[in-house]
Amino acid sequence: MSETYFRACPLCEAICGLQMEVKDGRPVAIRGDANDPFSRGHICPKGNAILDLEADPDRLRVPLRRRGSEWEEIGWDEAFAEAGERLAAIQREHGNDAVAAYVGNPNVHHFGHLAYLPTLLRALKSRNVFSASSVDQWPHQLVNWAMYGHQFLLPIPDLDHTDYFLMLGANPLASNGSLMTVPDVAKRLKALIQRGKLVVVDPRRSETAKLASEHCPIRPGSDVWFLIALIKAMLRRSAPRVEAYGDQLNGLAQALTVIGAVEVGDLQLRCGVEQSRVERIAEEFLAAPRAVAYGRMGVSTQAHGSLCQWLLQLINLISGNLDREGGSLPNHPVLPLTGPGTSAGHYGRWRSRVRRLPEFVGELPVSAMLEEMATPGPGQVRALFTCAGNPVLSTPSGAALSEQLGKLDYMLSVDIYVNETTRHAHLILPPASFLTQYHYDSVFNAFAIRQLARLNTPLRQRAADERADWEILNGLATAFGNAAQREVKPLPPPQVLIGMGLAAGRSGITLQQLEAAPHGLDLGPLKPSLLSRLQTESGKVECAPALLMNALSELSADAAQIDAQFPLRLIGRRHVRSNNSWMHNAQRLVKGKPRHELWMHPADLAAAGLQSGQRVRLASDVAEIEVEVEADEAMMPGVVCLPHGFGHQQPGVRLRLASEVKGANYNALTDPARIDAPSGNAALNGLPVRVERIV
Ligand SMILES: Nc1nc2c(c(=O)[nH]1)N[C@H]1C(S)=C(S)[C@@H](COP(=O)(O)OP(=O)(O)OC[C@H]3O[C@@H](n4cnc5c(=O)[nH]c(N)nc54)[C@H](O)[C@@H]3O)O[C@H]1N2
Ligand SMILES: Nc1nc2c(c(=O)[nH]1)N[C@H]1C(S)=C(S)[C@@H](COP(=O)(O)OP(=O)(O)OC[C@H]3O[C@@H](n4cnc5c(=O)[nH]c(N)nc54)[C@H](O)[C@@H]3O)O[C@H]1N2
Ligand code: SF4
Ligand SMILES: [Mo]
Repeated sequence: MSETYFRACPLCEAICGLQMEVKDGRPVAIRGDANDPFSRGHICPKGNAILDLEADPDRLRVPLRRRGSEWEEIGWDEAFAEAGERLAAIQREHGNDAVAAYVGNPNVHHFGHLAYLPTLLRALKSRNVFSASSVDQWPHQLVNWAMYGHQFLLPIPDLDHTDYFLMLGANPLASNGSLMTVPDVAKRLKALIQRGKLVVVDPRRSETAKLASEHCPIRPGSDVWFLIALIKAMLRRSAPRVEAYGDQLNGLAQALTVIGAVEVGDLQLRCGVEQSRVERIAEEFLAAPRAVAYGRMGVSTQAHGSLCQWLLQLINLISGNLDREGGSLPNHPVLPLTGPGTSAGHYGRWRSRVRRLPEFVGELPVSAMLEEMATPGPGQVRALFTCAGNPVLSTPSGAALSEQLGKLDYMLSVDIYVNETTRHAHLILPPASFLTQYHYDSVFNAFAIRQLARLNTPLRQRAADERADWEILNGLATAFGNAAQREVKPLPPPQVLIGMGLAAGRSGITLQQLEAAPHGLDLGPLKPSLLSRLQTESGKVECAPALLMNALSELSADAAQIDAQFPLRLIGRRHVRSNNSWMHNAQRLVKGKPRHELWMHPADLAAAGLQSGQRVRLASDVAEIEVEVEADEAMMPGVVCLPHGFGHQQPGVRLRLASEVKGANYNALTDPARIDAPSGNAALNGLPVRVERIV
């Protein structure tokens, strides 16, 4: 007898509804849930690969303790006690900051991680908290905080209702959308193209650029000039259309005066984009009944990420599209992420020890993590706690970081695999399958292009020898609290916390109602709410935040300068069958042709005397790696493209399939010194490199 079970997919921001056929408490088939009002039956290969994750023999289920290069299984109570005591002992001897934490991406996808981590992190009292947010969306959070007063007051493109979508540095056809939860994005973009226009600005003619009405190639890292030129072109055509914002704007004239005074110079030279093209885009953007400008990874993880995100907000604002249907407007979620009792964010309350980089939202940029471990002195990091993160493959100078992890006094990981990072841990605590847990997507419902609510209920109980994510985090916090003699209050189970969250949101929607709606609830399109929810001290939109005005005044004109030693620019890419660094152990995803190659324009390849299929050396000023190269017409000349998340062939990694997957670590090459100055976010894209034949 088989049953049917419905649950939202936790593997990317699209949170598609899945329909699982279940036998003996295990999913045996998965398809898109046609009755999910939001995802309408959409599923991608990763959704199906949940079958592989569930059956993966390499997946850990009980605590593992390392003895040299061997691992032994131990009991949960012993594991918690040991972890608590080791961390407390290191702090007693070397101070609180000697214990660092790194929090990875999957935390955001599991309520039992996200809601329970803060208790443990608060108990640790360390300034050295790092996360994947600073190799990702910090520029967005910084700009939200600076302009709107809350890190999560995030305007989202109203994709279903806009007529003109200017998209920079995003490839939703591969990523399924980011900071814009939109399952089934291809269908929705096609509908938009029928109605209006999608313009994609990207150094590569990506899958999304191929679908788009227009692709505008741009030199990596030069978007800031493009956006300044665009604002100037818009202002030449129209006064700011800001009547609807009344007296709720602070500093707009000041910001526009300074931006207007920036000399963009020869745009073609700087960005590879003709001035006439920017003029036409300005014209079209202003003429469109409803328009939106949006930028993602490609413009966040680059040298001017924060300036780009600020300029994008201003473009939506001065064209009258901010907080407007069909433009850019925040979701008002049922489980609140903003408002009373939530963390609006803060900046610069402390600085990193070595480079003096400012804290943001209680964390330091992960680009500072390696040097905090490697530089001796008081406050040096000697122990690391990782939770659902793989910084060796995901953060700057990951290969050097790997070496450093091997030298730590103690490392504790909450993770489901022995991988490139956790192989260095002394203790790994694996959470039970997400299918055993209650889950509410507090983040991605809040970033969705429609108003939604959905509770995910367990498919089965966890086994007696397993522990849920929230039980592990509670267990660690309690054990550490006991060992360090700090007061720690473990939190109640997820269904209780979710219920409390719903009550705080005052939507009137209850846990029982959600439990009775297994496909989730669609509560309608986005409605303007930003202006009434501003959390700035002034109560107004801060159009000219000092941090960004300063960054603008320091913007130097070096964008087009080419270093003869490293003449090419490296950018990343994603594929529908990838998930950052950790799903290459799923048979369904790794089958078929390899996807790790370095892509290069045929003319660049010929100029270097290389041929497709050859193995080449790819070097930055930090390190070099070896990869296979492929000619690709879709690349902008001078730009090469490599996906991140590869490089699994490392000793001690226990990933049977992934270890067979070829490909090298992009982040061996990335430089912790290359950051977006205002936020501290890593500039992973636009990295100067050279490609050489291996002789
Ligand atoms: N060069 C380059 N680097 C990049 C990027 C890029 O585009 N280019 N992208 C960046 C971005 S956007 C991000 S978000 C980061 C991601 O950076 P990370 O979050 O550090 O890396 P992931 O690959 O997501 O690793 C997830 C880890 O969580 C574990 N895991 C998976 N599911 C669970 C679970 O349910 N519970 C627990 N406890 N563990 C689990 C996996 O085994 C793995 O160790 O990478 C960044 N790095
Ligand atoms: N299948 C799959 N889906 C994923 C992930 C995954 O690994 N695999 N990761 C998830 C995560 S953690 C995230 S954060 C999201 C990210 O989702 P997206 O933001 O859509 O990220 P990418 O697909 O990396 O697309 C970034 C685009 O920016 C372009 N780009 C690079 N440099 C520049 C530049 O300087 N300027 C401009 N204009 N463009 C540039 C690249 O060519 C690329 O097409 O995806 C999520 N979804
Ligand atoms: S697009 Fe794929 S990975 Fe993302 S939520 Fe949907 S099924 Fe899961
Ligand atoms: Mo990400």
